[in-house]
Amino acid sequence: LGQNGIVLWLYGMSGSGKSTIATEVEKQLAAQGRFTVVLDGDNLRSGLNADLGFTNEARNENVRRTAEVAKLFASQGVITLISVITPLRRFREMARGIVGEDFREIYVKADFETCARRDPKGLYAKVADGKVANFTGKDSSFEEPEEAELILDTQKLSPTQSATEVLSLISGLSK
Ligand code: GGZ
Repeated sequence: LGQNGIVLWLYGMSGSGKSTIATEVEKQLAAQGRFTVVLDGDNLRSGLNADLGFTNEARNENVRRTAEVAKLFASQGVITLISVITPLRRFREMARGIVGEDFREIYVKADFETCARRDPKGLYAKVADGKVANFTGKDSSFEEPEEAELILDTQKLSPTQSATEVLSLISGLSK
């Protein structure tokens, strides 16, 4: 800790609430005068990772690049919030290996039916119409964690409650 930043790695299915929670944490930290960076899978994929699709090989590269960028920010002392599905255990292990001791793993949990009901971007409707290949939770796997540092069940917790849990992970961090 000390002058180092931290990487708060939020993972879970599309629509589970990762980005909502990351934004809420950012808001609360900003109110405390603390600077954060949010890296979102959807945004990264529009630029840095625009060459990548959704095979497990492409997702592996997506996670690898995201972890390398997160490491760069954390090494400059930035609180770095990541919002990327990171569907396989080996991807999470790789990200932890790249970032090192400043890595905190946070599983944002909601079942497929709940995510499909929320469908904030209309993606699940397209999936139901058979228009999306390799979709996480359908024809592309999502592995539940065996052990997670923090699990946020968004079917039970409000975004504010989840953000409070995330903030507890960095309460020991010096300013
Ligand atoms: C999963 C997909 C897919 C497929 C497009 N499977 O919730 P969103 O919409 O806004 O963000 C999701 C994003 C997933 O990219 P990640 O970089 O987070 O995934 S991974 O860690 O697995 O590399 C989703 C959208 O892209 N999206 N097609 N087939 N999500």
